[in-house]
Amino acid sequence: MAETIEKKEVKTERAKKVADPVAATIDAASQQMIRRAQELGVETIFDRAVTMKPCNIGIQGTCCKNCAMGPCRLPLPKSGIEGEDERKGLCGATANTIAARNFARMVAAGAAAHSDHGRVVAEVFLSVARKETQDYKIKDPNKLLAIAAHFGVDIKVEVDDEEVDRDLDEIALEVAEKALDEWGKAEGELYYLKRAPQPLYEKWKQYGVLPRNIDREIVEIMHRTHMGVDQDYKNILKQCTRAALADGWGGSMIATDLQDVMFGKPYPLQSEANLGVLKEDHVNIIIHGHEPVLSEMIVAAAQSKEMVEYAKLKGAKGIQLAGICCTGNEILQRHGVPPAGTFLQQELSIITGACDAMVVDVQCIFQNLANVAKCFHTKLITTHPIARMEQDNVVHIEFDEHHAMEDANRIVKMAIDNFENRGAEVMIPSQKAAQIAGFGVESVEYHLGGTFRGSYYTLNDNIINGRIRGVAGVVGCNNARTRHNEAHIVLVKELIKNDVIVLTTGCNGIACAMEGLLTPGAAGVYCGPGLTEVCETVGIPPVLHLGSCVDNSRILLAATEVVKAGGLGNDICDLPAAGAAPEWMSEKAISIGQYFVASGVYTLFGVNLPVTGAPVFQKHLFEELEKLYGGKWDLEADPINMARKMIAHIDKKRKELGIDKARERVLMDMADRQRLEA
Ligand code: BF8
Repeated sequence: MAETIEKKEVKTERAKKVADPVAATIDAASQQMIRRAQELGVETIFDRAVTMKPCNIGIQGTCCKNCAMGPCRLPLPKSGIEGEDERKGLCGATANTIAARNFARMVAAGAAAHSDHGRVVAEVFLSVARKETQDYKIKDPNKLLAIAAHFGVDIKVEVDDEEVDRDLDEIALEVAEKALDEWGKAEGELYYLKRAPQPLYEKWKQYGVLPRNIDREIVEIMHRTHMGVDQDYKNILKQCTRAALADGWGGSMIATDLQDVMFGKPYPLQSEANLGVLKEDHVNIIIHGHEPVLSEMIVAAAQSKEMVEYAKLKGAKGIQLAGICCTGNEILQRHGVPPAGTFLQQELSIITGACDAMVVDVQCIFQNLANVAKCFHTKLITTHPIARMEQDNVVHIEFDEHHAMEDANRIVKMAIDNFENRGAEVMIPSQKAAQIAGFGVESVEYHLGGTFRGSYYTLNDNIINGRIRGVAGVVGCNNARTRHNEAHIVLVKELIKNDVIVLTTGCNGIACAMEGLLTPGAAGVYCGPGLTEVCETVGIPPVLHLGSCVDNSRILLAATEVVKAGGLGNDICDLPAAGAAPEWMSEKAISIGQYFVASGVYTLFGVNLPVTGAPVFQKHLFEELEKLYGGKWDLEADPINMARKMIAHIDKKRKELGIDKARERVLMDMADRQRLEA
């Protein structure tokens, strides 16, 4: 009997399908590691994507499991819907109600993830302001003064009829308390909403979507989508808007700002990207997740003389830090720590056999990392009380801001001690690309602002004269249902070829870095003549990396600065701009999409959107929202078509602004003709 079972398992094992590395990713380093994993019998997400198919009803957004009478499944009939849509769940919920509820719960989860991150940052900042921690400081007092005004905190006081600077510690404490109060204040609305262009703020007010406090809007989604509550898809979506705005113009924006205050504003710096940043003769520590509060300390610990000496004592030449996902982006932006890869490369970075420790906090972390780590010597360390793993090979070192440096030193030491346990199976791909990262609202102003007039004058001028056709925000994840990085790269190259400057965050930023698009030199190779000229004159890449996914708030503020600089309309929806997440997968992306749409941006998602089973609700997202906020959703899986749609929208906006003729003149420019002929 036992023999029969054994034989069966072997047969199943042999029959098991695995991913084709070339079909799975465009990245040669990742292809090499997928092959390596298959040789070693280590399963990765790419293999699982081959063997497990998504649910056909779930991807349409029309499966309701909000009560125990279901799940009620309402797929779109193959023939489509003719006339009245008769589909109903047991309670009578329509496909539109179900899809809207599911969409709303994605917004709630996404907004919660970003905002809870922001809350942790605000709590750490409060500890700093109260002087309860020695490990964190106010690194950027100017940024503190700049944001104080938005919280209504005075930075001057009157002493003997004279206005003098207020004590910085007092300002910090008041800002910290007001910021933290944004999550639960009993009255009023979020402070930062007034940072938006006035007409946009007025629209939010008119349509009743000004968020009251961050937590309340998320809780209200959960209530309204409970069985038997809100049964009007438009009303459900209204609450999505409120919660998403509480994310983009609330939790995320506060996270970005307070991180800048404590860890410094990013400024352009040089780095590299891809698995080739790992070093065979160094202790390699990979930091993965989203919250930079611990990773900042790990950077400091790993750079300390004491730890470097200790690593040398243990036979390594030094310590190499690398990032994955958005914690990676945070430490890239501020310290130049190179990302080892995007979301889909997390398992692959362990498969190099050279990862001595992977430190994870929250969000986008595969549970399978523990299974992969088990096949190698890698110490997998969870650090966050809300994100632990059940597998017994995972070490939990809970991070606390009151003894942050001590925790960081313990982690770095653990990685160093593990260096000698490496097996013979080390294989680090050689691929890595140079990049310039570290852009932000302030550094874009520095590079593309006017010498005398300040603000975004030069950027606006170049948009008006047509050298820059428009601005695209290209952001978001990888998705194992599509070829890793392909849509990101095809889309971005098509945009810059057509003189559209790209602002990037999240995994798109890492993907573009891996492709070499984040270098000033990329302009001459990939861009149209107008954008090339601007990039070469100013010395910037055609794709500007603005950081992690919470840093999408920087894109909102950059767009607001463009509006303020003048000449391109009065609101974000007037700008020749569009947004895209071509390989999205996370609920955070849905929250981001909704706050971009509600801020006036035409926003396209790739892969799929779980609303296609409810055509009326889909129409509300894809058409009707534009009449309210000026922005709308769209779905386009093909990256070239996606670029075409974005460029068509940009051209439409140029025409409405009356600057379409200027661009035609730029294209007739003699130097440009010569360049094209060459
Ligand atoms: O917050 S882009 S895969 S890492 S969710 Fe995750 Fe998506 Fe990457 Fe950052 Ni954003």
